[in-house]
Amino acid sequence: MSLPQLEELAGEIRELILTTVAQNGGHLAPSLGTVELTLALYSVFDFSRDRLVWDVGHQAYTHKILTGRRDSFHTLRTLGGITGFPKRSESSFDSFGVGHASTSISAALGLLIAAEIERVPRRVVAVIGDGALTGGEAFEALNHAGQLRKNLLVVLNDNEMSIDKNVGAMSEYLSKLRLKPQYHRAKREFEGFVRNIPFRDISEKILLAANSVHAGLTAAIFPGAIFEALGFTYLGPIDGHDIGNLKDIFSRVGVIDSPVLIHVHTTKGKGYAPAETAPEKFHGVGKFDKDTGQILKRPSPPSYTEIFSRTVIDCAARDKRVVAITAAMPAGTGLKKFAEKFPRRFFDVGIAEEHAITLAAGMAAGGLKPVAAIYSTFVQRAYDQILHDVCLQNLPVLLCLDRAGLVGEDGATHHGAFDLAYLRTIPNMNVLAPCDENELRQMIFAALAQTKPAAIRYPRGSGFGVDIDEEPQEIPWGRAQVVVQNPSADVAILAVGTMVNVCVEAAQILRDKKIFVDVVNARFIKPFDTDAVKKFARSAKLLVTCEEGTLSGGFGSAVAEFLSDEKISTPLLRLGIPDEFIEQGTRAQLLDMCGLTAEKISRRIHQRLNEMIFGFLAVTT
Ligand SMILES: Cc1ncc(C[n+]2csc(CCOP(=O)(O)OP(=O)(O)O)c2C)c(N)n1
Repeated sequence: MSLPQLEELAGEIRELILTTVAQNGGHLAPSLGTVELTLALYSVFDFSRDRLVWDVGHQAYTHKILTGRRDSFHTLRTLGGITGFPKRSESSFDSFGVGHASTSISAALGLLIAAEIERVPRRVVAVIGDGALTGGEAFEALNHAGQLRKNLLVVLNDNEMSIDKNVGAMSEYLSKLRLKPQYHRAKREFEGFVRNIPFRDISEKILLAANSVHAGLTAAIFPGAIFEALGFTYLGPIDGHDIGNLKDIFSRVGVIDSPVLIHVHTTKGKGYAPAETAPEKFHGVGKFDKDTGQILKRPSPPSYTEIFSRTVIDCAARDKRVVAITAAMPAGTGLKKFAEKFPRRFFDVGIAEEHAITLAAGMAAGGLKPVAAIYSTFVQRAYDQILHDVCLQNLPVLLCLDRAGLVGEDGATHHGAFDLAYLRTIPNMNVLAPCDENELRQMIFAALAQTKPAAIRYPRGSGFGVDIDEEPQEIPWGRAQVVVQNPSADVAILAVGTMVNVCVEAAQILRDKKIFVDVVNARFIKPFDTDAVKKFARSAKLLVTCEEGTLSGGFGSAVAEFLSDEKISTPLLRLGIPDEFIEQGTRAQLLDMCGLTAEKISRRIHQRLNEMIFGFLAVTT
């Protein structure tokens, strides 16, 4: 396509992205910022042969539209539709599945090595944001790629933003590069001048001498010295919305036989004024009115995140040892207000969950009470830090795991399905799940009063609108709470967190069928209330566990292990998320798919009772 055609196409794509995201929600601002960059990449490379790896993948909507998904784009992030992130099973152009940050350079290097070993001639391009570049894995990959000197192309898409304003020394370095284009001229002019010296051996000696000058001096004169020191040829910064210029640079890098990093400067939310002015609001957004930029939100009770936010501020006001840590999600985790109130006790470490946890462990070792607020899915990265740095030393770090369970439209990469399973296996760890937002507040107070590692996991979205205690009632450590009790109950459900109220409803449905059920709010997954389990295992004919977490190794597994160890033979029915990756959809659709609605839970219990009585699977209506 000619340049004017490409520019026209950019406009059409932008409109399609805007219309679709206004309806379905999604990652608007990141994807609006990469329209021209993607078109330029596709104009120069042949990605049916070459490979393109996106970091996080939330900026890849143009890539999806260009690679056969224009007609299905309206199904973005819906059940059975196309996903919000590149996914290998969705298109051969999605060369690597993403969702979690900072993986692109590692994956691209792997693809390049595979192509070389397989003798397939292929260029590999990684596109990484300045936010994703704050993640340790990105540095590990740069370090390795620089040493291997592979012909890898890394495009650094610098829009000065992570979800919120980007943080860290690297981010400050990038802004210096953006602000000082004279450095670039200086470098080009110096090299040109030396190369023009008529005596070749002298000019080469000068260049060699210049190259061996101390790195500090190089850094002062040459831009991108950090990347150059890592073995990359640095080019940039380049206007990431100038398709012609981008094409020109991308076409030239083919001749450079070493890793190249092209620093591209883009505007997050480009072309849509509300997103350009408030890129953090439109980073990942729900439905909104395209004409006004007004986000369409039904009035709802405060979210769990809001109650977390209020509570951690209250705790910090009472105890000056309380400090808060986020890994690049101050707004998402609700810590923004904490940062305003206690700027010296707030730490945004960038997309660096591993560092966040060890930092917290260090703070706890130094006498502080760190609260690390991280989404359940992202803390998966920091498993070893939780195990080795926090739990092995039994340090009082409080993990507040937001977005636990099924998150909805972001899909498989973002569900917080595994935390109960992987945390409960770590010695010294305490794992809690509140049944409502007030219990979350109580649990935060209770956990901060302890001197042990603890994790509280709570879901995305609104609470129930329950009254919030100013002075939280005490939560007895390790004790469950009976919420429904029937003197003649046949069934006892041990429910975890979000499932408590659903199970109370299921018990009501069963009661109408003359099946009486006790419901227990487990509160603690570890240490769980073994006395309560024993008691209900004795009184009930059927014990049921119900959790919004993977069945594989979760709370139900813990209860099964306990019953087996105690030689208790009460039948156990375990309800939860099956042992598979759950795709995207609304939270309600996904809970229904996993059988975690009151209706389906009551049906499963009824069915199991029938099996127990009649010895075969009776169909219940
Ligand atoms: C490991 C991990 N932690 C946190 C996130 C949440 N997250 C998604 S995008 C993003 C910011 C990425 O910033 P950048 O790479 O600069 O891309 P931009 O959105 O600015 O285009 C964050 C923190 C994530 N996806 N993965």
